[in-house]
Amino acid sequence: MPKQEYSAENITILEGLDAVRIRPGMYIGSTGVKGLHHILWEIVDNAIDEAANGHANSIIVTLHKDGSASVRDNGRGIPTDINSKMGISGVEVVFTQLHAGGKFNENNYSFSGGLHGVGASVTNALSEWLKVEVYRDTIHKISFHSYFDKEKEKFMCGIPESHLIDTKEKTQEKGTLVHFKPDAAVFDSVLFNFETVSKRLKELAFLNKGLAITLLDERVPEDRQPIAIHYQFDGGLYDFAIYLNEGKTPLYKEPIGYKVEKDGILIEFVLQHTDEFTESTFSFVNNIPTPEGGYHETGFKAGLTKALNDIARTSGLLKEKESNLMGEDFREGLTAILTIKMKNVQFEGQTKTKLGNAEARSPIENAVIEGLQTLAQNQDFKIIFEQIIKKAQAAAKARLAAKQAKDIARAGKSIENITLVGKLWGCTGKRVELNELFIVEGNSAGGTAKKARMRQTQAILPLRGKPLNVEKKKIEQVLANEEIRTIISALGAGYGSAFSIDDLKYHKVIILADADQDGMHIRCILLTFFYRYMRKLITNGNLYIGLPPLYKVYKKDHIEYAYDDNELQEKIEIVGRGYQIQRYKGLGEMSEEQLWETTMDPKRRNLIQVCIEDAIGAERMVTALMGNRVEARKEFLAEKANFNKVDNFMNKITI
Ligand code: 1YM
Repeated sequence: MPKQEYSAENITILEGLDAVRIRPGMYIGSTGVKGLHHILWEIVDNAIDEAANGHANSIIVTLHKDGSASVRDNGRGIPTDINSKMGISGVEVVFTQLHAGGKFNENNYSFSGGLHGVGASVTNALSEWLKVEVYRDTIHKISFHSYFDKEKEKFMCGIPESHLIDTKEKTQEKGTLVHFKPDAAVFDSVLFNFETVSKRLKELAFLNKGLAITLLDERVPEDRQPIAIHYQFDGGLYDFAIYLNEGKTPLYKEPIGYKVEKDGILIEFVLQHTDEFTESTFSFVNNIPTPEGGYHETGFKAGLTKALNDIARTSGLLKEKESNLMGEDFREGLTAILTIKMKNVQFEGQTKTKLGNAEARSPIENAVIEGLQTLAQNQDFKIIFEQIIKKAQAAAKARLAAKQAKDIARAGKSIENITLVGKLWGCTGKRVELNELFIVEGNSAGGTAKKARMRQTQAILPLRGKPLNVEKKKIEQVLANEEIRTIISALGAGYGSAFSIDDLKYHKVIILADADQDGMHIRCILLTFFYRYMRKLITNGNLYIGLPPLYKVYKKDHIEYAYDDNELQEKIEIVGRGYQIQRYKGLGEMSEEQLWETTMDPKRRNLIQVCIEDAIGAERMVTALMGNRVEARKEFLAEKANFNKVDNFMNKITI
């Protein structure tokens, strides 16, 4: 890696900060909570870069009582010397010039993340104030603030109160401190979320082996100590894999991995198989999660399949006359982390979290082949590869056995849903983008929904019993379950790796279950099924949870519905004296008019869209909730689940 002495001289300069104030969304995505956290990540990213380049080993993030946040690293400190083009210090340039920074200089080997690496000046532009201290022999300080200039009748943002001051105060410390207060006039909310911050810092600690990251939350009552969390993983990605596999049974004790640089791309991967049947790969580009995948994941998977088939042949486990195993066989029960660092990253996809750089594919494929071949030649790893291959062979066997069941499901699809007769009440409309499928708990509620629905666009699929809990089940067991088969053929888009979102017959798939424990269980089972076998349905935004009301508050002809306990109080006040309350124990208790008004009418109903913002959280939760480890499930439910509040649960799964 070329290393070069860096000074304020080589900073490239593009434009001023007003642009950021005018269109914050263009720089930070949104002015919601995501955007708020984004301006913190900009600063954290710079500290992480400094650590990744080997100059810092500790980062402290503090959430202060007054709503401000600070980030401290023990690196070289942002350059304090004067940039000759600008005539001001490097620090001042970094915080006042858009796109200023070492990152944009070709000679400087640095990869940055964010949306995407727009820089610290964006944080400054969107803050009420921002203060920087640089510790380099002496302490250097500079402060910026935003205000309305009455004379100019103009909003001024990120304006330095003076140039960088060398206080001449001696210091033994090294590094940079950036302290800022997000501007409440910019963001919908200026409250940093502890969970969001700690989760991301933990992820960064896994991705940056050995780096000590501390999170302090000072926003606690006067008499309490600040909350302090410390993350440091000397095993890096290996620790990450072990963490992801908590609650599962690994096939071999230590994860295996490889790290290499190929064609200017830094590539590292770690993997460990468990006795589960599904696969979870987590990929990152420049420390940013890429849940939508992309060329790096394609290369990774191709490499894995090729290398493991080769190893299976040379080891004699795969005979000459036997055909190659398929990628999905090798990925059964696989937990993998792939992280790459490269320049000129192109993000694509629905949420801009898919790597679009085609040139990344083959270096990664080659790295995986090289890595696995190297490991396989080592006697210590011989047994591990044997276990991986044997598991894949078992998977292949199951796959072939499942083909039969698959054919049945396919037949169901082509012969106009023969298997569904008497079950699915289809809709008459032909425009799939308008069509909705309600998966309804229970035959009687299904019957009510059938009468209540709008026939043209709303189809009803009643579930008689509980569908199968698919976690821990082999594919052929999953397919043997009638309820599951019915869902697959009703949606018409296949399942698993063959799932094709383009064939989906309903653009809204709505789960409608009672607001009680049984209903919660059914929701969990269905979510697990969709998460494991039709994930695209979730990532594409097609899956919803319908929320039936919990109460009817009424007096004579005046009826109000309440969807939770808080709302109940409001509705009681609206109806006024003499009100009566009916608590709905299930969907089946509602008349067709009531079900229509409260739960099915697109104008009045409450739907929650299921999404996976945090795939790692989702993975761990699905394992905990639906796996066969009873203690893990009990612990999780005791900690998180509140059976009365459906949306509470969903917020958790809207991870
Ligand atoms: C709390 C946030 O910003 N640390 C930080 C930033 C920089 C450096 C060191 C640094 C980088 C380089 C050379 C280089 C930055 N410098 C610049 C720029 N922590 C935090 N620590 N010397 C120091 O990239 O070569 C931008 S960020 F542009 F001035 F070099």
